[in-house]
Amino acid sequence: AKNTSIPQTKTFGPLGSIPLLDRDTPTLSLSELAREYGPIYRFQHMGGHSIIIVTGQELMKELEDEQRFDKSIDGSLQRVRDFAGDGLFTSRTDEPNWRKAHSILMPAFSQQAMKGYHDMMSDIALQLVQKWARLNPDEAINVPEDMTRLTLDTIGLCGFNYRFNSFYREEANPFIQSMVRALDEAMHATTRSPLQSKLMVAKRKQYKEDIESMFSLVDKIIADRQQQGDQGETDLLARMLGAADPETGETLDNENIRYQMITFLIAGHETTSGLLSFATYFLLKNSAVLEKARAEAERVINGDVPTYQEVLQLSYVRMVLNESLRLWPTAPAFGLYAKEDTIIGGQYPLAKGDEIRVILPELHRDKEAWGDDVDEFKPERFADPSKIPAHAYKPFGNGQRACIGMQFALHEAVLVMGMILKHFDLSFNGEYELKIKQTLTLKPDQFTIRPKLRTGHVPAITGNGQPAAATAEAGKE
Ligand code: HEM
Ligand code: LEH
Repeated sequence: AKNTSIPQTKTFGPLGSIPLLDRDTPTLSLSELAREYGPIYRFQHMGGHSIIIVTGQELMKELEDEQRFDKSIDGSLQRVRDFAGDGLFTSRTDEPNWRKAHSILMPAFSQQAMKGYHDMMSDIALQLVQKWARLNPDEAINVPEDMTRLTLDTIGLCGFNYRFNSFYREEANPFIQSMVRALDEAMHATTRSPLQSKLMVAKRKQYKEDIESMFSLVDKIIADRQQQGDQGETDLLARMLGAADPETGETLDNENIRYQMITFLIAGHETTSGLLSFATYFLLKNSAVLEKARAEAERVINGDVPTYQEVLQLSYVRMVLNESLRLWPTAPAFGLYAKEDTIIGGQYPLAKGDEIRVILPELHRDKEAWGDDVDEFKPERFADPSKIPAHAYKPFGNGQRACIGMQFALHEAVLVMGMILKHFDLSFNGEYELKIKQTLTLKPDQFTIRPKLRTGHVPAITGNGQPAAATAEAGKE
């Protein structure tokens, strides 16, 4: 095989190719560059480093080989590691705590485990639909804001039996303000030179304070729980404190539990809310899809709140979410490094240690995989699982380092989307042109809607834990 050099972006002296990026949406800039340079190109970072950008399915197929490639914690994740430490998301595969935490936590995120979280998820989903049901006709909803209230409160309750009560507050909780600022700093820091960073004294001070405040809140939750002892909690924290790794017999230490909790809060807060927001946007843009999804929700959900089984039956709603993650994958990139010298695509040599970034919005628009209508929103692409082009669809990452929270995110998202469809007519609040905001993850910016209750009554769960409508039916018998 002949060796070809990888196409390279143009450079600007010591700044490398950084000036080609919009610093507020770096992943979108890397997507655009792929349209110019093709499915693989070298992006020149500052200080002589470079990263190889991959956006095509043929190359992705090779990157799936875990003998040759492994997850990289370089770049933005190295910064996130300042507060997520050796938690699952920011640990290297060869760190002992990755395998240990992976073994201990896998069962807590299995499809089976979702049965245990279902009622807690329903509790929070009801808070969202009840808020929407009580709006006056002229009131609008900021979709990403309410979806973030929902996903944060859900992970708080399922994770640590803690209620953020975000639907009762206008401002985000101080912990979350710190977390969002720290994430924003983690993203922006990767496009600054070391000297620039040094000069930003105020930012560095704020960053340090934010990290300390996150640690102190989470450490307190852990200490309180340890003091109170086992009260039969079934949340993630109880599992982390109690369960031992089958291989080593050890449990996770308190510092690592802190990092896992921060990781779950980041993950639960950021990505699932973006998914629900984009899906709402796409439903409003595609009325035939909306009607089909609504019909399914009405057919499948008997009460006000779907049961665990009914969530599994909402297969078209799930397809809508899958297609939404194709066009706007809310965790838009992941990093790998070459474990040895190798060649990819039959012609491009890589050296051991070379850094790779897979840019998902472009990979998910590979025409060879999806056809010429890639830019259209068509949930039907996901109707037959055997026809999904797996190498061109990686919204939850790849292989052993793929997202542990996938079932959790999808169960929560299908549940709330089903409820919204059943209970509301949706319309845009005036003109809206899609604008993407990046805070590491992607969300539709400034997206507001007007939900209108269509079922005539405010959805509720009655005293015995049953959805209101189901109880009324049972009462008749
Ligand atoms: C990893 C996406 C929700 C926990 C990942 C990765 C992606 C991803 C792409 C791989 C990252 C990489 O290779 O660097 C998403 C999306 C979500 C979502 C799109 C929602 C729609 C969640 C939730 C949780 C979670 C709700 C937990 C409550 C994790 C963890 C990892 C991870 C712990 C690291 C797994 C490991 O390496 O062992 N996620 N995620 N995610 N995700 Fe998620
Ligand atoms: O591409 C980005 N940064 C580059 C450097 C830049 C100069 C090109 C890099 O090398 O890091 C910025 C975008 C990074 C996207 C990371 C998205 C992951 C966020 C997921 C958080 C939520 N989560 C966690 C687990 N499950 C979900």
